Order: sequence, then C-alpha cells, then structure tokens
Amino acid sequence: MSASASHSSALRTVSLQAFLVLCAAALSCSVDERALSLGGPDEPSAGEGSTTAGTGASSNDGGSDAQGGDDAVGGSADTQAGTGGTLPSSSGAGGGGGSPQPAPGCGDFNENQVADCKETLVENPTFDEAEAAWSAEPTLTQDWTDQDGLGREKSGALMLVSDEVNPDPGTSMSGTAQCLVATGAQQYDFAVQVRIDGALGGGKAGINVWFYGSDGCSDNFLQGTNASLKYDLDTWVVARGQLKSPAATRSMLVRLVAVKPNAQQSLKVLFDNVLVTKL
Ligand SMILES: [Ca+2]
Ligand SMILES: [Ca+2]
Repeated sequence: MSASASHSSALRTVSLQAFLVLCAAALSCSVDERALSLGGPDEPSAGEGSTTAGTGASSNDGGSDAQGGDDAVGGSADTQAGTGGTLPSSSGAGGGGGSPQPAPGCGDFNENQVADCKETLVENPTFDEAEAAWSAEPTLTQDWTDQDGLGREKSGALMLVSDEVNPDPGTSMSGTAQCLVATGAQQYDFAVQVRIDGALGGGKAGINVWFYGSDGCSDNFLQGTNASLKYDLDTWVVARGQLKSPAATRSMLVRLVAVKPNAQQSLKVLFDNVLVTKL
C-alpha cells in the first residue's frame, strides 16, 4: 500500500513538474478567462427600436422579393441615437504594442475573441477579391473596390452606388442582399463596416433584414427591420444591432443598404466585414 501510494505520489510530482516546465515554455499557462466586454457598441439598440415600425410597414409592399420594397423607410431611421461606431482598430483583439492589424485580419466587432469572418453566417463577408454571393437590387449598382475597411492590402470592399433621383420628398433605401436559412424566435447579431462618400451629399448606410416564413426568402414575408444605420461621412464606422426573428421565420434576407435622399443626385457607400451570428 505504502509502495503504491508513494509511487502514485511520485507520478503526480513528475507530472506537476512536467506541467510547470511546459508552462514556463509556453509563457502563458494562467487560465485566460476572457472577460467578455459587452459594454461597447450599445448604440444600435436605439436604431433598432426606432426603425422597426416604419421599415416593416413600408417594405411590406415588396415583401415578395427584393424589388418592390427598396423605396421605403420614410424618415423612420432619423432618430438614430449614437454616431459612434466601434472603430475596427479600437476593438483590437491584441492589446498592447504590436502590429495595428487585428490578429484575425477581419475584425472582431462582437468582441468575443473569435475572428468575425470565422463565425459569420454570410458568404463572402470580407470581399477579398469580388462581390460574389451578394445580389444588388435593380435600383443601384455594385462593384468591388480595393479600399478595404481595415486597410488590408489583400482584401477589398463592396461599393454600392445609388443614383436614382426621385421627385418624391424623403429618402429611398436600396441595397444588396444575401438570403440565409434562419430560425424563428432567434436573436441575431448583425454588424458591418460602412463608409459613406460625403462628396456626393448625405445619406445613411447599414443593415436591414427581411424575415420570411418560407425557405429561400421567396414567399410569406413577415417583417422588415433595420438592424442599424449610420450616417457618418467619409469615415469607416461599424453599424451593429440585434434583431429577434419572428416565430414563423424560416429564412432571412440580409441587406446591406444605402438610404439616399430622393432629391440627391447620387450616393456611394462602401461595405466590408459583414457579421451575422446567433446570440
Ligand atoms: Ca467575433
Ligand atoms: Ca475586406
């Protein structure tokens, strides 16, 4: 008994020593409990609440597909509260001293220490070389540009240009979209970097979502809601917000949208690093 006890004690000692050696080699065996800072981008919730009614009602006419409802929104998004998006550089995962580029190279706007491009549900979230997987609505044009949202040389962004002048007062929303399988009564988190070209006037840009009670974002339109819209000019900002899908949801159309004053000649917006996750 005493022999086996001392034997196992010796084994524990040896393994502890081995562990300490490994720790010393790795320099970081202290358990990283990853404090989740949820405080950051609180501002989207204001935009979320303020935009639901107006957009939902107005995009109803276009519920069957992405064509009809792109002239919507009225002025509902004007009450957007905060302007301060979380700048990509400030959400840096790395901390002190090192290179300014976030480790994953595609942002971590939900600050969960996971590269957003590794967890997002959309295809082609970073526009590394093309606008693939995103379908522009007929009232605007889209192109790939090498102006990356995080300044990466090996990536680019999506550029939307809306130049349809409308005699009606108010604004028109149009965008490019991607349909995703979605579940009902589910909280989703949305984020995208946007940069509005101020030389052409003002406008807003961000994410708008249409929920459908059918597969493939085709029939049974349920609701259209802005996740977040921003109006900052000539600077990259993050539009981020959370939405809960209606109970009957089976798919959702994630729209990267530009909201142009109808009388304005043109509006150009860049989009990059699209994050869509379940909460
Ligand atoms: Ca993340
Ligand atoms: Ca990019």
